[in-house]
Amino acid sequence: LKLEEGLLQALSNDELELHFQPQFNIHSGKVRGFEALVRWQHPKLGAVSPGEFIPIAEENGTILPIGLWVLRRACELYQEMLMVPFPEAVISVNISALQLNDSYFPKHVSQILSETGLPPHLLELEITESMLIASIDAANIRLKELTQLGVRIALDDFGTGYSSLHYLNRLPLHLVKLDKSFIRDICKNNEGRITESIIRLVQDLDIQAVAEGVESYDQLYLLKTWKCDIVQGFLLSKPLREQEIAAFITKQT
Ligand code: G
Ligand code: G
Ligand code: MN
Ligand code: NA
Repeated sequence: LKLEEGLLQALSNDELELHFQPQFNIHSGKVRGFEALVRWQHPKLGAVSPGEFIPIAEENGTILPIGLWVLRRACELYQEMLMVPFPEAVISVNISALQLNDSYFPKHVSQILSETGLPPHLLELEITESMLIASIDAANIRLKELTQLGVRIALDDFGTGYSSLHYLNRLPLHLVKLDKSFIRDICKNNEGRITESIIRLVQDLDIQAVAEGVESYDQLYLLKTWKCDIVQGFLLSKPLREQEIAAFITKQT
């Protein structure tokens, strides 16, 4: 209950912060984008993980204003990158079911894009299959509105749900993010063969494959061999605080 009350004030008290985890093109080794990850610095409890407070925010509806704040803040990063200056990098933002269900959401996205100057094709929205279960048709209407803006859609946490494959050719997807659990054990024989097959399957559908949670060079090597497109994980970079990004970009160029 305490956490819930605090959440109502987190925005107005400026307690939320975004971290950005770099994603890399596996073949060129270059940065291809950043995933925005929200952090809450609670005045009494200290850092509260999004795994803990996002579900509460979804329950009490505060995810709508929080989600818009995240989206705007993430898109604003583009202006900072132009100052460095840094070539095109995608900004990836996690969205919740409540946001996707909101009929105003595409309008908000369009408004934030024009206010921040972020070219639409550089915004990627991450959805999960758990948010599609209620109605894939309703979700598809919204996703179509979003893709018509030029925004790209990523299916996050792929493989953790019950019917992952079912969604692959029924949604307007540009990317699939293979869940960490599919990367962890790829160096073991059978696990690896499944992951390799998923990468190929996804790419056969003209969808880019992203590997999440890459923590070792052995994993990176295999993913490269399998021609996975994009990698993200602690091996390459942890999520960065906003103040660290300029230095990170300078080091990359
Ligand atoms: O960063 P971390 O691993 O603690 O994130 C935990 C979970 O919170 C992940 O599933 C991530 O997708 C989710 N998450 C992080 N930032 C956001 C956000 O801005 N919006 C939503 N809806 N989920 C987020
Ligand atoms: O559900 P989602 O994929 O959005 O969650 C992303 C979360 O995964 C982030 O909170 C991030 O901190 C975490 N993460 C990023 N890289 C790694 C990694 O290499 N290993 C592990 N265990 N977690 C990671
Ligand atoms: Mn994500
Ligand atoms: Na994920």
